[in-house]
Parts: sequence; C-alpha cells; structure tokens
Amino acid sequence: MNLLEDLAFRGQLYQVTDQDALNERLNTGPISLYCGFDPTADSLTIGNLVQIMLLRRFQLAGHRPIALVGGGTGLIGDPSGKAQERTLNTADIVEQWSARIRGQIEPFLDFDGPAAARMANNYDWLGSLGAIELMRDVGKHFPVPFMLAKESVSSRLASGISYTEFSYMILQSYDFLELYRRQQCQLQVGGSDQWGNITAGTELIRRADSGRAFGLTCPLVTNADGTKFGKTEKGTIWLSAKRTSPYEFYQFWMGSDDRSVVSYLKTFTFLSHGEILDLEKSVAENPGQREAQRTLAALVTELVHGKDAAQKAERISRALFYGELTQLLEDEIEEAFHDVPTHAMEGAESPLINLLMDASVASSKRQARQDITSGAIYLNGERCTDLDHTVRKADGLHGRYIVIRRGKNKYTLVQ
Ligand code: 485
Repeated sequence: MNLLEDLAFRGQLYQVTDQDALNERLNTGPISLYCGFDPTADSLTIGNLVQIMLLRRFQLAGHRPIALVGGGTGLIGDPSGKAQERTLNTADIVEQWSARIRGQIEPFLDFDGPAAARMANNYDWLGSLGAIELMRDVGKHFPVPFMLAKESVSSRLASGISYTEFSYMILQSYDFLELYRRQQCQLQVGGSDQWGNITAGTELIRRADSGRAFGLTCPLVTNADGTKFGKTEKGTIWLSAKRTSPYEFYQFWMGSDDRSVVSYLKTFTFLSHGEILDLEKSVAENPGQREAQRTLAALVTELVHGKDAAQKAERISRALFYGELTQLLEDEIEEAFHDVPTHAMEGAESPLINLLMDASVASSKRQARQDITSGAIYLNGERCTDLDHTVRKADGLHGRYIVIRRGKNKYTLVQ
C-alpha cells in the first residue's frame, strides 16, 4: 500500500490539489514537503499533533519533511478559522514561543539520513523583506478578487478584517515559494482551515516561477458529539507537560468515546492497519474492556512524553480505578490529585464526621453521617462505614495524604 492509500485509510485526506498527479510525483522519488506552525502560544496542542504525525509519516515513507516555525507570520496573525482579529504579540514573546515550539516538534522527526528533516523559521526571510519588494514582486501575483474570494477573508468582510490579517496569505504563499526555490519543496500540508493559504501558495509558485507544487489538507479532528476536539472542561490539551500533565494527557485519551477511538488510533498512532482493525473489533465486541482507549492513551502519551511518563500515567490510572492508592509514590499522588479540592487538616487527628465537614465533602453533620453509613465514603481507597472513625495523620499515605472519595469519583485531598 502506498503512502496516499495509507493516509486515506487513516482518514487524513481532506483536500488534495491534484491527487493523481501527486501520487505520480510521490512514486517517482522523494519529495520535500512542509508544514507551518505559528507561535501563538508557548506550546502546541494535540490539534497540531495531527500534522506533526503527518510529516513523520511522509518521512517514514522516504520523503523529506520541513517543519517551519512562523517567527515572521506569528507577528501578523492568520485569519483562517478565526472569527475575530487577533491581538498582536510583541516580537520578544513571538521569538521565545518560536523556540519552544521548535523544541516540541524536533523529537518527532529524524534529522539524519537520506530523508533528513529540516527546521525553518520564516523570520529568516520575512524579517528582511522590504515593503517595496513585497508589494512589487509578490503583490503583483495576487489579484484582489482572488484574495477576497478566500474563505478566511470573505467570512470576515462583514465583521471586519485589518489589512494586516488580509495580507497574511501573501506571506504564507511567499514562504512556499521561498522553500520551493531554496529546498525544492513541492508540497505543503496543513489542516483543512489552511486550504486557502496553501492553494494561494501553489498559485504563486505557478505565476512567479511557472512551477508545479501541491497542497494537501487533513480534516480537522472533532469529537463524536461535534464539540471541539482537544478541549475539556478544564481547557485545551497541550503538548507541554507544564500545561497538561502527562497523567491528564493520558486521561484525556482514556476518556475517548467508543465512536471516536478508532479514528484517533488511525490519526495519532503508527499502529498497522491490522492492529487497528483488531482494536476496532474489540470496541465492537468488548467495549467495557476499553482496550482501544488504553492502547491509544499509552501510545500517544509515550510518543509525546516518553516511556517513563506514560508508564507512570498508566500506574496512576490503574491505582485510581481499582482504588489501590497505597501503591502510589508521593509524586504520583500529587500528580493524580493536583486538580481536586484540597484541605489542610489541623492537628494530628480528627473525627471523620468533622473532617468531612471541614474539607467540604459534606455540607452538614447529617449529610456526613448519611454518607458514611450508606458506604459512600472511602479513605485512601478503603470504604469506611464507621461513624466513630478517627482519621490520624499517621494513617496518611507517605505520612501526609488522606484521599477521601465520596461516591464514584468525587475526590478530596487532605494534607
Ligand atoms: O508558511 C507558513 C507559515 C505559517 C503557517 C503555515 C505555513 C501557519 C498557519 N498559517 C497556521 O495558522 N496554522 C495553525 C497553527 O499554527 O496553529 C494550525 C492550523 C492547523 C494545522 C496546524 O497549524 O490551523 O490546520 O495546519 C499545523
């Protein structure tokens, strides 16, 4: 099976400028291709991971990926898919974020060998591009009606768009031309929101250099219920461990819906088609076992955070699931419960009923009693139905933590 067939199996082909011609081109030998990432935050998200994986898939098939960080375009702001004008960030911030993002992409690609990857930063050429040169040599190739017809612009004509964002597509097109000239880059990939910018680039290459280049987009990943992918109640799922801990990251994938998990396996793992089809069968026949979710969570967490972090996340997850909290190390407890309500217990001991009220687990003494007698209260994973129980500091995990669980999954961490 060739690369485009593999991408089709994985649901990664949304639009291609000329699929037959691209297929032919890929069959004649290695191609250089690129994808751009704008530094609009200090970290990429799992949305960007789709294209990082795509670059890697091309590389594994023998092609040469270029990951471009938009140190220049990040100063301007892409209107694609945005309902509102962005606020501009300072040059300092954009430079810092460019370095972070570069560091996040690099581990996924191989920088040696015949299909060695390259990194690029469009500030290197956009930073010194003169206004006269841009408007005279590049602008001439952009008829205004062509620009107005792009979805990214037309959708903003009523609500408002500055000349800055209106011109963004010219810069992205210029990047493509630049990489076409410098590195014989013949293909640009991106998410479906990038189609307008990408085809503006192939058009510029044709007009300016009579050159042939291709564009390919992937569908934007969505949740089964149509909500925005990669967002949880707590926010976006980032690749940076500082923003989304490896355990939260793991839990996000673990929580995938049965209707989506197979498509996530196709998009976010390098599993073979056979392995994916086996997992699809397991979703259909044994959904309760969540084997597909567990495989997905383990593989993506390992890919982004490494083997140790993935195993740790798995251990925390299992310990919570089976209530085996005593098996967790001190830092694992902190990681597992870093976002649950906490309470600092005063003194070395406290009657359980009082503690439940002090820690706001129960709203009244009556409620506390009822929760205890009905068996809804667990201390460090053990059910406690004794109304006279006294919680002692000495019983704490690692001498300092009591994890209270009320009902199925309402946790409070007592220190
Ligand atoms: O020459 C280029 C310069 C910048 C860009 C691309 C080529 C970045 C692009 N304009 C953009 O805004 N991309 C988004 C980003 O950086 O977060 C997202 C896209 C998404 C996917 C991802 O980047 O919204 O579809 O392409 C990699």
